[in-house]
Amino acid sequence: MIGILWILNGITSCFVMAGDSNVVPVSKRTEKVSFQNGVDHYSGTVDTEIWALAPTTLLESNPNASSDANNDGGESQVLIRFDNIIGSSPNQIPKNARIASARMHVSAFDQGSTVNLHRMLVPFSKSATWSSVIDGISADDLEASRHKDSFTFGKIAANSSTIVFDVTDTVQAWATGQANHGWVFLNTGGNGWDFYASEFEETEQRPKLVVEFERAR
Ligand SMILES: [Ca+2]
Ligand SMILES: [Ca+2]
Ligand SMILES: [Ca+2]
Repeated sequence: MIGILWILNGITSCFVMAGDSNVVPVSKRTEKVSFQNGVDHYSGTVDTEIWALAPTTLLESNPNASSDANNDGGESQVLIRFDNIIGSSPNQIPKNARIASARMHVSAFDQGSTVNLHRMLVPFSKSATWSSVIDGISADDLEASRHKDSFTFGKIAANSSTIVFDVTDTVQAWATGQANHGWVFLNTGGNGWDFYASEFEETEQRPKLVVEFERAR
């Protein structure tokens, strides 16, 4: 009996060869994909700030976005979605995959109050504004889930601006057929928390979704 272990392109597999013909997997294959605008031809991130004080202004092309419960007197919220993540292409999550982990990474540059990340339950467009979604987004189980997927205290570490959100449960729901409407960042306080959007010139600081999964059998 011979054990073989190899690592290739993020895929870790371990097989034991029984005799000289049958190859028996002894651990499931975990594969990894990531989605970040400008990397590996991906361009599916849609992110925009909506602001109560500029209720019809399109902020989608801004290189940064702020969530702030009191941004100069009106709330700012941030909507984000990664389109085309489920499918049969090599760099997509296959339908019905078991999601081992899903993490959204954003690069924050301004500290703020605690910010909660909620799953969106209704679609939003690139041209969403505070008015178009009717007075912003409410986490009311109608527009966005009451339950929060994840949160940040809004602080930025001295050695890294990257903030990581665990979104495993939501990406699992999408892999098994629920509609992907993205997320909304809702700040709980009046100290704005800002990060670089998908238009930011430095690719590596754009929002990134990293997913590890096992294919359905
Ligand atoms: Ca944007
Ligand atoms: Ca609303
Ligand atoms: Ca701030």
